[in-house]
Amino acid sequence: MRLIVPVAVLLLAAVSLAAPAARAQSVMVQQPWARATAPHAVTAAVYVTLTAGMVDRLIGGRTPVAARVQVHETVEDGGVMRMVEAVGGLPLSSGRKVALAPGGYHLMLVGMHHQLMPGESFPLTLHFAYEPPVTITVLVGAAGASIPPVSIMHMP
Ligand SMILES: [Cu+2]
Repeated sequence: MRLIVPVAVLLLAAVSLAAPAARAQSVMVQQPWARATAPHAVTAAVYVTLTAGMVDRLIGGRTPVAARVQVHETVEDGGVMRMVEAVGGLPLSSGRKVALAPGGYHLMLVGMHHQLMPGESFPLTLHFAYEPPVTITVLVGAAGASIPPVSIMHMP
């Protein structure tokens, strides 16, 4: 039993040394936006560009404007494009930009609590498999828009 204790202490020391380095490589988040929704719409899509500092996965999120946040991908099914929940989340690799955009991966807000109006913004916390959660501000663009709205926050 005496041999086990020093090994456990060494393992704890290794974990505490590794922690600051992992935190320094946080996910970079660019241009989060959502499409405006119709009155009484139950879902909304959020798009964002992510650059992870290490191999990770975007697995979901949380927002006050909806009951749930899911990671969706768009797939072709018998010539019809439809979206499905991405099993295991969206893979992220170190230093590579991954764009969630119309026609591809997106965050699906399910069970909307209210309509999203163009020009408004709302908080969204992104959940990753390894990185700590990141809270971002999502700007709402026009309904059916295919590019992000221009944000005064991004102007010089
Ligand atoms: Cu979706």
